[in-house]
Amino acid sequence: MQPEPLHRVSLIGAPTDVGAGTRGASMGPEAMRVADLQATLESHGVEVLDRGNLTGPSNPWQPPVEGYRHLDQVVAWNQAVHDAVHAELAQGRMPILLGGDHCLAIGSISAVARHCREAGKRLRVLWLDAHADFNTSLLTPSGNIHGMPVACLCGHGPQELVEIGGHAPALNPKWVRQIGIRSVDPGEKRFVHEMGLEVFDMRFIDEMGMRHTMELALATLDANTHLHVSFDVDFLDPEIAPGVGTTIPGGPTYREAQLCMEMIADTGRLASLDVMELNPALDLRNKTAALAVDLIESLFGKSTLMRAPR
Ligand SMILES: [Mn+2]
Repeated sequence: MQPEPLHRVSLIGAPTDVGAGTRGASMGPEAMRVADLQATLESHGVEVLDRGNLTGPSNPWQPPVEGYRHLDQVVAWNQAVHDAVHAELAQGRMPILLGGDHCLAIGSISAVARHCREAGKRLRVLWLDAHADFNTSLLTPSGNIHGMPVACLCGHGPQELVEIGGHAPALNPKWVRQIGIRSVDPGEKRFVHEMGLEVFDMRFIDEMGMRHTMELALATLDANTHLHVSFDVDFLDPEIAPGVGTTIPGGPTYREAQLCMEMIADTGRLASLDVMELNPALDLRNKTAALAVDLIESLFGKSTLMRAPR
């Protein structure tokens, strides 16, 4: 008899860069497949269905209109992501969203939040990123919506995005922990403080170490908590992960990133995941995609060190 799989995962590709300031993240889902994500997860006893790619409007590459670039296209893609992610959760499966730029976290996390409301679960969101993604049209210089998803999810943004999922705001800022942050615009910084977002920035990680950071970020999870990880690949130091549109030096090293993922795996609470902003046009022989797959393996319990199986 086959053993029961530990996780039932569905891969959902969202090949678009409508929210970004650099083109190329639209090729992210295929690069993750080329880096063997499915077979790698299966080798750890995970059941994997690849649902293929969502479709949506192409990138019109226009300047901002009233503070937003490509708002209509961003709404269409996020609605598609929301529906797809929610459908997987409703079937008891674990969605892995393959981005695509980080604006798509609006669709993904609003679906997770809706599922948690329906299922009576507590929600904890870990936001692994170089950026706080807490801009608004008044604060952002660029109008690129991939800098705004956390603000939108917390109720600050255009109505069409804030209300995806039928409940505004989708998120209470208290449910979010941001890790690895090292690039925040001045106005955005004030707003992050005002909203009481819990941020473990690189200074905190430098001073306290990744282990203590993750102990705090993962504190107070219980058996009824749905843990969502939104992993922007630019979280990682660009020395090891050059294939992203907005590289910021001074990110977590390979070992720090592994420890971060391993400690998430140890909680046993991971229930949904976004892997965002991978940009194959800027990568070197797909090495950033291969690294992302390696880190996802650790999220699913591969331990670099010898540990007795639990
Ligand atoms: Mn981001």
